[in-house]
Amino acid sequence: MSKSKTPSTPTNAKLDELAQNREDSTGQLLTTNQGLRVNDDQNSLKAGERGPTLLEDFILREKITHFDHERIPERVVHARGVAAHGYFEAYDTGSQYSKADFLKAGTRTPVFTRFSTVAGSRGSSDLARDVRGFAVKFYTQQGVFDLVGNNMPVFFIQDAIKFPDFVHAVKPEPHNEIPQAASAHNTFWDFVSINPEATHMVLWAMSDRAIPRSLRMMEGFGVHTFRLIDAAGKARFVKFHWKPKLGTHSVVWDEALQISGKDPDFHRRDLWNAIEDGAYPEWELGVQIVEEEDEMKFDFDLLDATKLIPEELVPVTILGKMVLDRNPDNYFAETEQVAFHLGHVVPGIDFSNDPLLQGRLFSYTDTQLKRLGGPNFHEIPINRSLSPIHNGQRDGHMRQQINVGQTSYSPNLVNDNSPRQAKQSEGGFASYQERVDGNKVRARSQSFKDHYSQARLFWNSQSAPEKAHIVKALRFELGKVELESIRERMLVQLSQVDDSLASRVAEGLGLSVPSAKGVQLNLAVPADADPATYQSVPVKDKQASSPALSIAVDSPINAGKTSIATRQVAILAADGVDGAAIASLKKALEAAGAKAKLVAPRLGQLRPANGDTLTIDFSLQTTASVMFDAVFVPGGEKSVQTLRQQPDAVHFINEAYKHCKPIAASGAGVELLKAAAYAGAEDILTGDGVLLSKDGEAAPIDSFLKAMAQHRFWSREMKAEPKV
Ligand code: HDE
Repeated sequence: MSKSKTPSTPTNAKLDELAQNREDSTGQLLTTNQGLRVNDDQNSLKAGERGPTLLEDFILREKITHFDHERIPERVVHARGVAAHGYFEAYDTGSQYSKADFLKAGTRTPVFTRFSTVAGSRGSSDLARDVRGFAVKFYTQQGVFDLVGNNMPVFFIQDAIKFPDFVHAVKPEPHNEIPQAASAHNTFWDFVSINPEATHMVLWAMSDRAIPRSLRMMEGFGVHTFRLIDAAGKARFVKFHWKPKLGTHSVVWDEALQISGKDPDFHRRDLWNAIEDGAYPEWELGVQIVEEEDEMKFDFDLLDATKLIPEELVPVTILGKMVLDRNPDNYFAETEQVAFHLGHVVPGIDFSNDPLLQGRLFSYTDTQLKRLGGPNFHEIPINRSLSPIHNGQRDGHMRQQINVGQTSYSPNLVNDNSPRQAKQSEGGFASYQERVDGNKVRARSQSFKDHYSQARLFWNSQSAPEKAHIVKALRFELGKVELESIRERMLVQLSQVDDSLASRVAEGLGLSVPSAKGVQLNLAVPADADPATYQSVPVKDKQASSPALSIAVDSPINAGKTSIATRQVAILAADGVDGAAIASLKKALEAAGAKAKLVAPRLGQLRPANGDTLTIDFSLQTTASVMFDAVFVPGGEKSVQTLRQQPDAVHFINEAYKHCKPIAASGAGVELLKAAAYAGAEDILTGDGVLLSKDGEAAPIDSFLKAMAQHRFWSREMKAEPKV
């Protein structure tokens, strides 16, 4: 049940403005939509107690009609999402690059941020292997600015005209609507196997980034190149980045699959709980800045959304921070009805000619017209601008505004030419006057045709465990593909990136990598086209790897981010457990902002050996190791004996070890670990990230907390990997 908002709940100008639309029925009498008090809401109006219902029953009709019309179409992509309110605070860096008011030092702007998966339906699992949407609505004093990005910096296609094809390929197949929220099927891999521009993004989608540990622990990217315009009118190209304060972390695939069953709302719940607990998620917004005169200095095209600018070439300049500090009051009214659009910009921000961006500029308003039912969606409270709206647009379904006066056209003399155009000095938006001239063509620039160099850069930049995860993901996905021809063609694509990548995937598929000779790798061109017009142009790698692309714990992204705040620790216990060990662990975790949860064979009260009683948070039936970041087994002979008899408790440890999580045990707790050793994990007691203390010694709390800051101990799973 949602907690009622206390007066101390953070607020901001947008939340205050939303107050006029909030309704709270607490203590009120039941009414119809016309405000008529209802005397009987349990029985319809009938001709006699056992007779037919009367058409006259306007109360029944109103209630049922409203119910019949409750659903609106889900988003065609990014249907499953979750959102939160918060604010953006500008540092003193932005004004020199952009005249946008919200980037002036110290300015606080209310935001509403929606995270999403892409392919699944509204009711699908949070832990699907997928790109995550990262869309931020800034309610600035100059109008709404939407930064509609993803958690990966590149995209599958280069031109918007291919988007419907791409989405049709990844969505469930049309004949049987299978599979839900998964790319592991024929049509997705068919599409990418003949569209080499997808290769770079495919590697991102197969990487750990596609299964985040938490929405609070992922980066965000604007993907396209945008422009910032400074006060003097000078433009610079930029790429937007969101950097999470808690670092960037993922789960493992086997874990993701299980979370999808045990708690499909895992990310949604995690975000909600963190905000309710006051552990407000935070990101810094930054930009990579490229002077206009440097546009052509890269070995890729800045307008090509399948390319990123390595951070080693152009570092990220931080402009401010975003804090999410309040959950929505109502999912439908806010999270479902929020309407993002790339074309919602403010003076100081402008576009580039990226053909993917240009197509998006059309799509977002168009889709809201269908989804939200008409042109007045900007009047829905969550979409309403905080700066006033004055124009000649009128009427349409569900118009809320009551425009007064005789004129709804411009210019006019009847109303003194109001509303009049704003000068730039008054904040009027004027598009950046980029010089453009060219022939009208349907074409792809030659500078877009290198499809493999950055895929290789990404692959080369991954740590050995991250590479192993990519290989396993490809084996899983291609293993689900039924047509061998698709698998083989994908192997050829992968061999263009890296031979060892292709051969490792091939081994898992029981295939060998076919020769690329004579294989037309790009079918999105006419069969008789000259290969020079579609083949990937190899670029001599200028940069072998980009450390910024790895999310290993020692990568630059995670450097210095050793906080374990909000991490969840399971304490496995039964009656007779060592209560003192639990107390000291709980104290240490609380001090570090982490959460300890007591997991026992049953619910109710636990009776530790020292005579205390403790409330059990979960029984072994209501939770699982995949819900936690780490596990602790305190001593206490009786407790450990009970747990050893419970297959679920043994499995809990077994699985936590397999998922490379920190595990600690004190006293007799070590016996449960021994019972959990499985083939390949016989050395569980000496594995990295396993912390033990003997009988009579204090629990290994400090080292356990340090191990949690390491996130996972991949060396355990790497033992089974071939040395490459
Ligand atoms: Fe979107 N995208 N997209 N997209 N997109 C939508 O708009 C579209 C693309 C992104 O939380 C839709 O309101 C086209 C890239 C996010 O409400 C739709 C193309 C990126 C969200 C649409 C792209 C995104 C959407 C569906 C290729 C990362 C969720 C519902 C040219 C930079 C926003 C809606 C939310 C949603 C179109 C590609 C991000 C249909 C045509 C690249 C985060 O308008």
